[in-house]
Amino acid sequence: MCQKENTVASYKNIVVLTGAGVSAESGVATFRENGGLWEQHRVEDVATPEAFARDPDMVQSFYNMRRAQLASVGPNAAHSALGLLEKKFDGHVTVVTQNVDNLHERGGSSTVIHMHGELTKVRCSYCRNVFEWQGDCTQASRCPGCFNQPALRPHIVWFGEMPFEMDRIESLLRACDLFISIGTSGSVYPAAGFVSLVRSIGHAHTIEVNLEPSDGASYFAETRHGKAGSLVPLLVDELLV
Ligand code: BV8
Repeated sequence: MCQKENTVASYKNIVVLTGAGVSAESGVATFRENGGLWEQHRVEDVATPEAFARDPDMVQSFYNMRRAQLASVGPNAAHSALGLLEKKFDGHVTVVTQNVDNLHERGGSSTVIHMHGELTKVRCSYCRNVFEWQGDCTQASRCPGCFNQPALRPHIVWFGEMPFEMDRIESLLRACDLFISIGTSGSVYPAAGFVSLVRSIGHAHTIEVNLEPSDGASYFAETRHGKAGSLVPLLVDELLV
C-alpha cells in the first residue's frame, strides 16, 4: 500500500464508502451495468418522489421485489472483511453505504450509515415515523403508528431528496485519515463528491477499490481494480497487520 505520509500503524479513523459493487458478488444487481436495475427500470419511473406520486404501486413493487430478494442473498467476503476490520482495528471504522440492503450488518459491521435509506424500513407520510418492514408494502398497508392508510413509503432516498445523516458523514470525512471507496461508479452525488472533500482537507490517504476505474478514480491516491470479494479481504489484512 502506498502510504505517502501515513503508515498503516498511524491510521486511527477509517471511513469506507460503499456502493452496489460491494454487494454484486452476493447476487444483488448493481444499477448501471449490463442487466443492472436501471436497465430494467427508468430512474424517473421508480426512484423519484414524482414517480411515487404518479404510480405508487409500481414504485412499491420495485422495492418489494428487492426487499424480497434479501432473503435469498447473503454477505460476501467483502462484507465479512469489513466486519472483521471494525472488530479488530485499533481505531474507528465507519461504513457509509449508498446501498439499501442489509448485507454490511449481516457481514458483521455495526457502525453503518445508510445514506440512501434501507429496504427493510418504511416511513409514514403522516406521522413521519420509520418502521422495520419485512414483507410487501402496498397502498393498502396501514401505518402501525397512526393507523392511516395509504400512508407508507419505502424509507429510501430518491433523486432530488436529501440523503440521510449528511452532517455526521461530513464530520467523519473531515476527521478521517483513511478513506476507502468500494464498488461505486462515482456517478451519484453527494456520495461521488466525498473523495474531493477528503482530498481538500489534505491529511487522509484515499483508496478506490472497484471492478474498473470509477468516474472519480483520478481523485484517489491509490486505486485497486478487481472484485471486491477478492481485494477487500487483502486490504483488510494489510490494515490489521
Ligand atoms: C441530492 C435510491 C440534494 C435507492 C439512489 C449534477 C451534479 C451534482 C448532483 C446532481 C446533478 N444532477 C442531479 C444531481 C443530484 C442527484 C445526482 O447525483 N444525480 C446523478 C445521476 C447526476 N443526486 C440526488 O438527487 C441525491 N440528492 O443531491 O439532494 C438536495 C439538496 C437540497 C434539498 C434536497 C436535495 C440523492 C441521490 C440518491 C438517489 N437514490 N437510489 C435505491 O433505489 O437503491 S441512487 C443509486 O445510485 C443507489 O443508491 C446507488 O447506491 C447509487 C450509486 O450507484 P452505485 O452504488 O455506484 O452503483 P452503480 O451500479 O452505479 O456502480 C456499481 C459499481 O460497482 C460499478 O463501478 C462497477 O464497476 C462496480 N462493481 C461491480 N461489481 C463489482 C464492482 N466493484 C467491485 N467488485 C465487484 N464485484
